[in-house]
Amino acid sequence: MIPDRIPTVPDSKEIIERSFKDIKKVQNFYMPDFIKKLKSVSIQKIQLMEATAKKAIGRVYEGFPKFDDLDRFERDVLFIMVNGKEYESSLNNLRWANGKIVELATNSIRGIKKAPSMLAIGKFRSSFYGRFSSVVEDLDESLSFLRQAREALKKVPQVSREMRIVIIAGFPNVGKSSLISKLTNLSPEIADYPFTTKKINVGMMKMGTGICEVLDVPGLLNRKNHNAIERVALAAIDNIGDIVVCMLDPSEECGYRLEDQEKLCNSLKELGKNVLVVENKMDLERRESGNLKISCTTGEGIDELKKAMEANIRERQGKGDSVFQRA
Ligand SMILES: Nc1nc2c(ncn2[C@@H]2O[C@H](COP(=O)(O)OP(=O)(O)OP(=O)(O)O)[C@@H](O)[C@H]2O)c(=O)[nH]1
Ligand SMILES: [Mg+2]
Repeated sequence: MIPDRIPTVPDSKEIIERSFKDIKKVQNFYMPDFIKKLKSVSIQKIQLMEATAKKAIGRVYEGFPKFDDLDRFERDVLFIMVNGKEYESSLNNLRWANGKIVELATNSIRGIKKAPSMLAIGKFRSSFYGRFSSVVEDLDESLSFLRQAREALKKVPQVSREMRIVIIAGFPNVGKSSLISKLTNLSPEIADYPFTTKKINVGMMKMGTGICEVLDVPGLLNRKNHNAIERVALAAIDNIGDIVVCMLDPSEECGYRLEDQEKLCNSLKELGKNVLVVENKMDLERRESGNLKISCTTGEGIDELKKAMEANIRERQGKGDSVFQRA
């Protein structure tokens, strides 16, 4: 699962500045032996910088979901938006940097403890500062990539896997968002032009005594090379839908030929999906066919559609199983 809160990502300059600012906290106490005092102050400074940077980098590393934390749907959607390999390698770079900072700090502290003079102590300390800064600076690309990934992660729809999921799919402009607004508490944008919906809308629908999740996905065209928005819709259909309501607009007011719309429904069936074909806009066009007919404008047929969905889900359940909850 994707965590509710993903940490903000600082840039390397911020991490470096924060770490150097923290060393000012080291108290300048009195000690008769100056070398001993210098060693103690230097070690404390290095330890503070190590802790500050480790905390800042670790917070980002821990806060971002790893590959195995994501289910197939989340992974597909995220990796449509950002490069999967770069995601993994950016997180690995953070982990590596934290290990490297610990190693640098340990070696420098060991050197300082054995250093015979002020000059030697100063050398160990400034060499730590330099190498520390360059390890953190090298993270800049990974951090900036993760900043983008954070935005993408926020766009992955939060879909509960506890409930049955109905996906409303179909060509652009056929009335998918109009239907979800009839079935659920959602009021997505509805407009008389294609590709109005650019992300997955998730609503809850009461069905008999239970609740289902309904997803209104971006419009799909029946073509091989889908764009990123269509691929998000396909990722949902592929991974999480219990029923796919494939909506047709026989009036062709949507701007697409019925023949092409039907091909999309057939290709979803061929993929082995549980497809329920529904004809919308029956107020404009009624034709003879075995499909369910509805009008999102007049509300005709919506109750029958709900019953058909419930029957479809029930049919697929084993006897005694809960219809709406997943086992
Ligand atoms: N006459 C009529 N118009 C409808 C009906 N259902 C939807 N519309 C209209 O069809 C247009 C498209 O509706 P949307 O619900 O935005 O369609 P969509 O499938 O979500 O479109 P995209 O998000 O672009 O894929 C809007 O102008 C709606 O008002 C219907 O049953 N009858
Ligand atoms: Mg829409």
